[in-house]
Amino acid sequence: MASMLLSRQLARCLQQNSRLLVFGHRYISQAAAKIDVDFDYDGPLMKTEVPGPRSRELLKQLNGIQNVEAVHFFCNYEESRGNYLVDVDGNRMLDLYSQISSIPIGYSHPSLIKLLQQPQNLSTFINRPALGILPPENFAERLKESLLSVAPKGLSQVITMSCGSCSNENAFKAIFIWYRNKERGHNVTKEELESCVINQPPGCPDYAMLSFMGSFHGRTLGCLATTHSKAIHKLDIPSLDWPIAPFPRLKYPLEDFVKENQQEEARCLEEVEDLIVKYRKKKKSVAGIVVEPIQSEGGDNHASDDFFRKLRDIARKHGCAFLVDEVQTGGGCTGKFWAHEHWGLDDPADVLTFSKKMMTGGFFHKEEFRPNAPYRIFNTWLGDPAKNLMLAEVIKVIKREDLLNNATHAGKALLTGLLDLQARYPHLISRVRGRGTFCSFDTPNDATRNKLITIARNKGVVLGGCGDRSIRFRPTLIFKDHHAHLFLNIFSDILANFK
Ligand code: PSZ
Repeated sequence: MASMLLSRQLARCLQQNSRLLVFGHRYISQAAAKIDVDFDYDGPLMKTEVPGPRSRELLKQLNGIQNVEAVHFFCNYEESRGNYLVDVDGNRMLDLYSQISSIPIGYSHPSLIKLLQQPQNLSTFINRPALGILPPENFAERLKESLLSVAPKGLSQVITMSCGSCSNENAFKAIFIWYRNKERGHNVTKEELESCVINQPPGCPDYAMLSFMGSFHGRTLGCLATTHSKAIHKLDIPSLDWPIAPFPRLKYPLEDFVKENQQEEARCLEEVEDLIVKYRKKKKSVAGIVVEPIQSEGGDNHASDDFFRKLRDIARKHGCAFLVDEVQTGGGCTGKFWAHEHWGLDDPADVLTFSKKMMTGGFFHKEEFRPNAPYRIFNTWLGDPAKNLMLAEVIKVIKREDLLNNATHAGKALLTGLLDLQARYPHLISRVRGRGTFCSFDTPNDATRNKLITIARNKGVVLGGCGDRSIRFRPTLIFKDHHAHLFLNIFSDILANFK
């Protein structure tokens, strides 16, 4: 009954929205009429400006305890459902940013609520184990039904961690250990054991990870040495002299700049090889290359599948591990479970890190990257079995509701609409790009970008920025064509009235 009511409300809302169309563009497609997520709200509902009075009050309160300058507004998660985030002032917004890309199947998904209500799952939520030493009986089984059921090709091993930074940090360590064992063999000397404790070689070898300009791999000290997105992430923190290669800066539309973009990618790949050679000459070995399939925080920078295939070849040629950071791209939003699956690699990645939509952090790796002794890759929790339990359910929902194909489909609706807006407002929107729902566009500058985000929020749409002038879309996997059309209608009005 409730679902019928919601469906009727949604149908009404869609009708209203199609009447709102100013330019005669009918964004509402046939697919929009099929409503299968009955826990989702039927559209944004705004009561105050955002942040509203209650949010502002709470901001004051929290400000007494910590710096709140990054806080946008306070949320009511009990009321948030599906694609909609509700704030403490009762504003309901279509959330296209989903907690920095980390809500896989929408807020308060009924399947997850049901899972948590089952008495047999209670213990998993109450008793958090130190997994590396005292795992629960069903741990291997749980990993099989959750993470291993979506393991990328060739990566049979998995270690869970708590967040994305922690995953990259430990993946780097696994790579360094692998590299050292390859160079030296397994016979560790007394000198190595003594020198490593005081941060000196040979125990602490001068190894490096090669990363790309514009990348983001986390904020912990090791990861931060491979993060080059914004100064605010790095200022005042000591770092390591590790090589940084340029990442291609592609020109759009891609079909008009085929040759230029190929040359740009070749230039970057050449630089990668030069850096590996140069660093080896100064006795600093590049043990691994770390790369995001789409540079996210750095501005949604894409490169071609061919670029990544060639990069993989370079890593192999020089004996470097190839680490793909899928913390933001992983989990299905690009239309494949892992974004790097689009590349069609012959030889898989060596290591792949994940977090965000995967509910738990961690990394998959090839068998040769298994630590050769206990306590080498280790910490107290090593993730959380409660998250594996939820991930198993999320994966079931993704399969049952065909959400990878949905991401492709809804992403197409979004991208097509954005291209149309770009054609109509070229002074405001450029470089429209995307894979699945992982879409973005550029605005003329930082000020315009921020203004557009604020206006959209007050009209009931939460968007995120990235890079110095881009707006990115990171909706949940239950973002459907009709949500794309709803957004496009609202945004089309915003652009028409933008001053
Ligand atoms: O400002 C921040 O700290 C943000 S805003 C978005 C992120 C971090 N993303 C996290 C992230 C990522 O996108 C990639 C590709 N790799 C690693 C990380 C780090 O993950 P967390 O934040 O879980 O440590």
